[in-house]
Amino acid sequence: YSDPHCASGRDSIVHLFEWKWTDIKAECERFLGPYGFCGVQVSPASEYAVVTNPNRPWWERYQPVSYNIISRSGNEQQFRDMVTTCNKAGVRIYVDTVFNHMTGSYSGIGTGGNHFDGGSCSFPGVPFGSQDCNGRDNCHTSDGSIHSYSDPIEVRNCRLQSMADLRLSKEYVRSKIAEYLNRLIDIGVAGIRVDAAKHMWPGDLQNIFSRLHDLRSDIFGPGKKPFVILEVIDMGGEPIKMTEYVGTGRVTNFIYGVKLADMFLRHSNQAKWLANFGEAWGMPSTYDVVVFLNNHDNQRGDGGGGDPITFWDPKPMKIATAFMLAHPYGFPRIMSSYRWNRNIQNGHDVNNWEGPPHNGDMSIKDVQVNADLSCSGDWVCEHRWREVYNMVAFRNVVAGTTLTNFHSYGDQVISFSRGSKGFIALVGDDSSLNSNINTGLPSGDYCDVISGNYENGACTGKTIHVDGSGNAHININGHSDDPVVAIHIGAKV
Ligand code: ARE
Ligand code: CA
Repeated sequence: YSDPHCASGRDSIVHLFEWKWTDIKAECERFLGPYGFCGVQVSPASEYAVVTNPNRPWWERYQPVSYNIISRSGNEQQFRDMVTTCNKAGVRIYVDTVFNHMTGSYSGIGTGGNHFDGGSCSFPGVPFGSQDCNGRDNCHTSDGSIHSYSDPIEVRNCRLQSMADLRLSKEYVRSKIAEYLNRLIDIGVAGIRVDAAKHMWPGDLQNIFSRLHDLRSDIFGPGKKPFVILEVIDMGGEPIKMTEYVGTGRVTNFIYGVKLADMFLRHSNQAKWLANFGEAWGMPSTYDVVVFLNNHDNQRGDGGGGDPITFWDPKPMKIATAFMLAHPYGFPRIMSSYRWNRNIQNGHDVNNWEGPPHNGDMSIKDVQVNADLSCSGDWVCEHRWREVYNMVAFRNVVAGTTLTNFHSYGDQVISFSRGSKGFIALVGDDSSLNSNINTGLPSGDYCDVISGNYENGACTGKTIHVDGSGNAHININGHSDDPVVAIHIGAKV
């Protein structure tokens, strides 16, 4: 469950948060395939509550009503089309799945027209009834909701934010969830993100996964298990640990992004300590984690998981992304966001509920792309920033090498090599770097893929000369917009 089944030579995924299936399909063909992305994490695909107060928040997608594939992103046919086209382009699809719970404690109608009543656990679209939710017998808080994260029984058996909590110990409930996941697998997805995994017993998850089909052998080859990303927020202060879930899939390493934010955003920690970043910092094995700078929750100040670097801080974002993609630890996920009317009052963003760019009828807006590869309107498309997509290619080129040659030249100024295939240097504060550095690379002229693109054998940015002993003169001003130099053997001029 920890192999993402990337097509060969690919190694990063992007979360296209709230994108429509038709747009993701187009993106696989026109961009993600050609630029070497392994895959896409897509927003929840199955029916969920239509919330109108506030009006169509992004978070309505996390309140399932049935497992029919029908959402603001599109219907089942469009979903199937996306999966088929993306696989043909060499790009995998991982679906965000929500099966810890159903809706909050109110009644209404779902995106597919099914009625629901979360209070009584009534979901005729599945169908689930009151006996399919946890209750007084195994959740002992007065109102049935989670109040304390220090009691693992409460966290697993009570309602997360009052949402109807599924009784995953039941055969029928397990079979319905496995049926949905198998439908996704048979369509051709490569894996899933498991929302709120911390709120489910590891044994229940293992039971459900043991029922899953192998991935489609016509696409992935025989005997392949789906990739599983378990959302477990473990910042170190609670009894429930990431390690309980390791082995059941890869866990989300939230501490990773927060540590990098401490360095490149807050300067409260020092990049020079990154020399042994990874397991030596008490983090799980590189093979057991997904790493990322921010996700759809903590980028809007929500959901625990710390205060991260986001697109609202473009410079730290580019520096930290370059570091993440150059560094061998973990399997990287890039967040691709939309802008909303951020409005922080007393430390809280009162508009952080706002859904994706939409038309008058609340349908999600198409993603339009510009000639310079950026996106228009409020789609941020971090994955289309030059510093980001060129580092996705860097990571593909240096795959299989180890980190060597780590040096620091000040608290926030570092460089390292990936064997003899790639080299990166960065300045994470207002200082500068002006040195002769051993890059570990064969002699030649290389395109700095941060300042420009490598196109038809030429470089639109800085060219870096590596001499016969592997040394190069590296000059970076920390005040510049892009205080990073990155070169690799796939971009020699
Ligand atoms: C919304 C309303 C609620 C309402 C509920 C039901 O905001 O007021 O009660 O609906 O009507 C998202 C939003 C929620 C939203 C929910 C459903 O963030 O605001 O609720 O969708 O629409 C915990 C969990 C972790 C979870 C975070 C948010 O452990 O799994 O909370 N993250 C995932 C997703 C979210 C999603 C859900 C789960 C729910 O990524 O996008 O919620 O499906 C400590 C702990 C953390 C804990 C955190 C909570 O840090 O260590 O484990 O995270 O506190 O603050
Ligand atoms: Ca639960």
